[in-house]
Amino acid sequence: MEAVESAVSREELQLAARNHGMPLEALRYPITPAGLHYLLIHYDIPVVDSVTWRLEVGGNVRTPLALSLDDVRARPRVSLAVTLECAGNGRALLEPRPISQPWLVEAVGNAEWTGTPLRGVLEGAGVGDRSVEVLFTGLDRGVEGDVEQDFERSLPLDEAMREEVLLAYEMNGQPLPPQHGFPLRLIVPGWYGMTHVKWLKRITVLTQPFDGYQQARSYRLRRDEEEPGEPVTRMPPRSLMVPPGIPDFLTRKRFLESGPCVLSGRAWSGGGEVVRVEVSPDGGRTWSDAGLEQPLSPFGWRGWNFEWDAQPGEHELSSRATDATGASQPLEPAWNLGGYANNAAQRISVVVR
Ligand SMILES: Nc1nc2c(c(=O)[nH]1)N[C@H]1C(S)=C(S)[C@@H](COP(=O)(O)O)O[C@H]1N2
Ligand SMILES: [Mo]
Repeated sequence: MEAVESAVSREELQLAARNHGMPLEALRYPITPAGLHYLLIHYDIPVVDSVTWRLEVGGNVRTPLALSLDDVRARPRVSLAVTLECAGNGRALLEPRPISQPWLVEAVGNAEWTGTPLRGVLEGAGVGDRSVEVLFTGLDRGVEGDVEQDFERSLPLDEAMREEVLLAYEMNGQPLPPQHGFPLRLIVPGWYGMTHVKWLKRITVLTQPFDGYQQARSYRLRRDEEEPGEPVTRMPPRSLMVPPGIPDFLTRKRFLESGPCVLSGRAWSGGGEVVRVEVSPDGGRTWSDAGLEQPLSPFGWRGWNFEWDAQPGEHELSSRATDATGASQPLEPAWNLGGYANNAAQRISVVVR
């Protein structure tokens, strides 16, 4: 990947128009309506005939399977609210800017996903001795970094066996929309978006770690191409604020009436429960605790709110979340070549009138 100082290019704009973010006012919904959920599609959305479609389960298993959608739907059914966030969220705020999908902070959503636990399917196939990872392959194909490939990513076996990992066929109580992975996708609560492979066609149990493009070259935290880098895995803590007041059309700067108001938002972390959210009304100089709502699930975002006495003038509002491990949000981003995992605290300019 390349990084530049210049304005966003036509190619980045093309990606941004295909892969939309969640309009931030949709933070008001505890469960994100499907059409407002962010979208990230590396190649093209495949058209799938769910009658002939099969999920193949193979590799180092005792009994390879070919499951129809009805077979998957007949298995134990679980629904879970899960916050999904793209690993590139915050990329376009980095300087220099890594060239890829130019997200600001809006690559997030919190849908209710329904499916069957992956674990039961793997146990049904019988995971063989010396297995180390499970590979998930989508039906979409493209070229990236000069490599022609199916979109595919692996998970360590112990992570794949966690009870909350789902093969999901519904989003918010409806069959998956085409853009979100119809007929079946992986949901790995707590992990960044690239792990949640859409349009699943094959699950392969591996005795060697997967070293394909999306694992070994992409989604690594590194400062130059020569470094192997650490893999991108779970989401660090992040919080976002419902944009207060009303926006200016072009700049999205906010206008507010003076007097007491309630600032609110959502916070999440893949590392553990969000235990604290703080709000700063003055560009990060002073911080005060926000009130926390109960999360809808251990893997869904948590609502927060904060009473603010808005005084006339210009202000910069921020929020930051801390999770049960003590991890929190930095005020300045840490740069890396792919522009991943930038969870720096959001800054919102407001004018109080
Ligand atoms: N098969 C496939 N799965 C995929 C992708 C993809 O391009 N192809 N994109 C991944 C990335 S990078 C993200 S952030 C999430 C986005 O999921 P959503 O579009 O349902 O929000 O899907 C992941 N799963
Ligand atoms: Mo992503």
